[in-house]
Amino acid sequence: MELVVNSPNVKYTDQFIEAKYDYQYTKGVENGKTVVVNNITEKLVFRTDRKIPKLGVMLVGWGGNNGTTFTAAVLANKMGLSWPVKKGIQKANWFGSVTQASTVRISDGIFIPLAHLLPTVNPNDIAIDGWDISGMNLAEATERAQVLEPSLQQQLKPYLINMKPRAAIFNQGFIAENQKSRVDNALSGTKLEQIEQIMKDIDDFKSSSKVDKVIVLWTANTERFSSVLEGVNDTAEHLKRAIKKNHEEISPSTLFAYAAISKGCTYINGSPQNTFVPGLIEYAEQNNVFIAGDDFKSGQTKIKSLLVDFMVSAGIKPVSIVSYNHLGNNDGRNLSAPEQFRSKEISKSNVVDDMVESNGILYKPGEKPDHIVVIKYVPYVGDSKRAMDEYTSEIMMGGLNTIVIHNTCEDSLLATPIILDLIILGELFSRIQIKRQEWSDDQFTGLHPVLSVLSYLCKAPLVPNGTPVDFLQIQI
Ligand code: NAI
Ligand code: DG6
Repeated sequence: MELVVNSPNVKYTDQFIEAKYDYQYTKGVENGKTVVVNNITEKLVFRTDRKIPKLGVMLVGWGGNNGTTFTAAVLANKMGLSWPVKKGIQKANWFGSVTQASTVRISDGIFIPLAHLLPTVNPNDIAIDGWDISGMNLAEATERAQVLEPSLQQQLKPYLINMKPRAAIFNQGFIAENQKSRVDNALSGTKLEQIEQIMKDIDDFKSSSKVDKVIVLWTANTERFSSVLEGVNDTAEHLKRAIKKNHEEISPSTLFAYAAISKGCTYINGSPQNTFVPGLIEYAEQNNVFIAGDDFKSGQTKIKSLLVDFMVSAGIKPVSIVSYNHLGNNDGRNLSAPEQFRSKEISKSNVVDDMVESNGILYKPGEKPDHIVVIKYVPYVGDSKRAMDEYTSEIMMGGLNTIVIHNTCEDSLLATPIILDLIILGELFSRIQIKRQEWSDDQFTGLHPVLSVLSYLCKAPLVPNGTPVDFLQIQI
């Protein structure tokens, strides 16, 4: 399906779709008891390149639960596979993907898939490759993940068996000790040599699969936070020097991102750690390469964002939020170590801050709800994560309102469609340029390298320094 907009504000050429858009927002100034609001209109033109590239995706952590499930899902959808389940026949689909399985109202009674609003990559056409510290082929790794039905795994085996992760950058200091037994596919050499190898891998994949564009996405283990050190990773120049000096505090994820940016590839971080240290953000800005993250927002946190926003906006005061998780997959095993848990705790805990700060009637300055996040590793439940949340809120006259939610869900089947959306939207946004309406065409410019619009799909939104997440970044 193709959407054609019949409007004086939209122009189609062979190469572009150009849409004039009046971006309206307000700037308020507090003056004693008065707030003066100024209405601002930015008259913009958005230009989208209509040529959909052949897209390649390289996953860091390809052999993990998300990596294998994503690969299997792309293949199963592409081949239109189905398999028997207790209730009958299950067909491959992309439920849970906002681009593939949600619709947008165009006019009365007409709703079209979000992915059809603008030309986007068809998931069936994505080529996949990647790295993992475990060298297991994707067929065995899919079996290890225990996410997909055995009969689907059997159908995919002939394809997955030929997919083998490339050797990865590994540093035991950043992930849990309990991951040691997986490591049989790590790169040797200095950090600089490892970056150079990753860059060669990107080139090799690009030429062997004949793709026009490569996106690199981290779906590997959660790392501990790196220390941000003056003179080491605080500026792009220092980071480059620290890599050359083989500095121990530069994490594998920062090295992967550095290599991707050096090759001009968008890099997306699906885990909570601070891969994007200030020096790396500066490096992405200098090279005008997109980065986005952090940490897929898949289940508990998605509901939390909605519910707390709803309650605070309804004048109800959440005072205690207690979130338990238990899961038995390898992610849960890695998160059972304190430093890796801490990374996840931070990204899961910060999601209500903006809402709380927005309501000075309910909360005094600096006041926050008690907010606790617990994650426990329970091997038996495997990928089927249990998330239990208790929200206690103050209502009128000292009354209390307690809501309890229990969610059981295959963790990787929630995360995989989000991975797809990040890739599809990340690619689309790299084809969009903007300018002011009064400017000439040679003044079109790309979106800001910190692609904050993708943060909708992430727990800990990465935004350009000092920018609110809901503010469209116009680099003009
Ligand atoms: P997993 O543990 O099954 O897979 C991670 C893979 O990364 C493993 O195969 C491991 O061998 C590999 N790995 C570790 N360090 C590596 C490195 N330096 N280079 C290359 N590969 C490396 O975990 P899963 O369930 O696939 O999750 C992946 C990440 O996504 C985790 O950090 C998790 O916290 C994050 N995440 C997952 C969500 C979900 O719902 N499944 C949601 C939000 C984030
Ligand atoms: C424990 O919660 C494991 C985590 O990796 C989560 O499953 C993942 O971050 C998803 O979290 P959420 O809050 O989006 O459901």
